[in-house]
Amino acid sequence: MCTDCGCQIRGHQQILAKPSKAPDIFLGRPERILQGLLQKNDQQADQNRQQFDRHGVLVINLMSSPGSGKTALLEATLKALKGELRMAVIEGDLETENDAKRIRALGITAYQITTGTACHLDAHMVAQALDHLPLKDLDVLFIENVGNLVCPASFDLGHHLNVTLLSVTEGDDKPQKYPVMFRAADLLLITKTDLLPYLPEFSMARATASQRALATKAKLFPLSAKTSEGLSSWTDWMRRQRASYQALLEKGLSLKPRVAQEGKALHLERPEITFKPLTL
Ligand SMILES: Nc1nc2c(ncn2[C@@H]2O[C@H](COP(=O)(O)OP(=O)(O)O)[C@@H](O)[C@H]2O)c(=O)[nH]1
Ligand SMILES: [Mg+2]
Repeated sequence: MCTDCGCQIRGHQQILAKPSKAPDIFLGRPERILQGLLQKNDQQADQNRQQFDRHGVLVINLMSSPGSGKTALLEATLKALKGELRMAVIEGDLETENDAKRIRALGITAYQITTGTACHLDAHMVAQALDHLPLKDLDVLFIENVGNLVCPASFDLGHHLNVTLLSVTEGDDKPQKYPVMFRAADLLLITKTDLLPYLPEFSMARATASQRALATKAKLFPLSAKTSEGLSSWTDWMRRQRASYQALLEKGLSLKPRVAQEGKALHLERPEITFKPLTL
């Protein structure tokens, strides 16, 4: 699944793969190593979520292909809700601080994670970012995941909700072509709708049908970060989700995101990965 896009076992993850009691995990079976990584990821994600819940911070994970408008959506959202909600952003990209700088230019705290070669964020990366964020002073934390329509959906970061973006320039059949990502979405945003007059081949009805074919009940809102048309449907959705989240917290409960189990399975089917055993 990820062998072409750079997702691989990285230095810090090799340490995470170290088993407490089962040295036979080092017998060279990459799928067992990856199984260990994903379990460690889920444990860290639960710890992250407990930290968010202690402070009552709703955490929203934005996922999409590169360039579909995640940072532009954040900029428009932060401008619209500044003064109403206390917000911060974790940015994920392979390289550069460009997106964090765009967010900071609005007076909002942003922490940039640069993943190097990894095509998705994981819970340990987010845990490190939390040391740099004032959780006790926040209502909402956005995580802009690495631009990729596949792998981010398989990693619980400790967040509560997944929002997937599809820009009109990408074509209306993407939900069916990339079902792992679109099935994980709690909300689908069709972005850059100001460009629709130039893209008669994009059909909102086909995009909706493509998503519905995945048997997901996630709502779909069209919007333009550039003109702000449709933005209020998204901000109202956020307000409703925050109210539901707070009601859950009052009952001692929380929200877990959808994590694409089939994507996890695909991560485990990578026989070509070579693993150098760690010294015990
Ligand atoms: N016309 C138009 N362009 C947009 C919109 N949102 C983002 N863009 C442009 O699309 C490009 C990529 O946007 P960006 O937010 O960086 O995408 P990201 O990689 O998903 O974070 C930039 O040139 C943006 O100006 C929109 O609503 N309308
Ligand atoms: Mg971006």
